[in-house]
Amino acid sequence: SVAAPPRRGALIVIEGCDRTGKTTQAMKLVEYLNGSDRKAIFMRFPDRTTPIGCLIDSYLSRGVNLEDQVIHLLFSANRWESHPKIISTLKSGASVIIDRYAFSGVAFSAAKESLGLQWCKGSDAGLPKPDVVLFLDLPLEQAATRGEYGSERYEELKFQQRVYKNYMALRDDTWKMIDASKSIEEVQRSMEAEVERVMKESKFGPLPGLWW
Ligand code: ADP
Ligand code: 2DT
Repeated sequence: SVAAPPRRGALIVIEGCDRTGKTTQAMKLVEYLNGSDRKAIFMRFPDRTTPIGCLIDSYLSRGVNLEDQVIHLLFSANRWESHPKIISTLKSGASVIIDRYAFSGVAFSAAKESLGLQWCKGSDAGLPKPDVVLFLDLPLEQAATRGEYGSERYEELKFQQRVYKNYMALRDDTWKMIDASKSIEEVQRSMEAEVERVMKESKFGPLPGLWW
């Protein structure tokens, strides 16, 4: 007889403005799940290791200038090129923890005068919709105390305020606001509690498409 296919993994996205602790917490969540016998992998966007990612890296560090529409579509393409890996990992039964996703794509691009929220959503529509979005919420002034803004594009308070507003417009019932002003350990515990809840409650049926 043939063994039943494993229950699919969970798609967990971590979002938030700069320096809210996303990378720190994403890594810890992967360790936590793997440490309790539930396989999970870490991914991040932008993935700067691909040819498209190299171009994005160069744009962010001001090496090249690109039209607002062009860089938006490259960020989307950078997610679509990982689409097969996300799907195959979830189908194998492992969970995928992602540091930034399409919500960053829309929140940052739509913070520019030239691009609207609806237009920005178009190129990511149909990507797998996360089972949960953990939003690390922290006053921007407090995030600024975790290091000075550098020279990368978008690292500026006024811009970040518009990004935050856009994030809030994208929320739905899969979003969980996490108080990111707490200690690393406290934030970690609230993230783990949310993930345990999602893993217990979710039916893990077929993955719906984002914004469809
Ligand atoms: P992000 O990925 O959101 O930019 P990081 O995880 O890289 O954020 O963290 C940014 C900085 O803030 C790092 O120096 C990190 O050690 C520190 N940091 C992360 N979480 C906390 C926390 N809960 N309290 C204080 N400092 C933190
Ligand atoms: P990191 O500092 O996390 O590497 O992000 N960004 C990110 C976008 O403008 N669009 C996107 O689709 C994504 C994923 C956020 C680098 C910067 O790139 C921005 C900060």
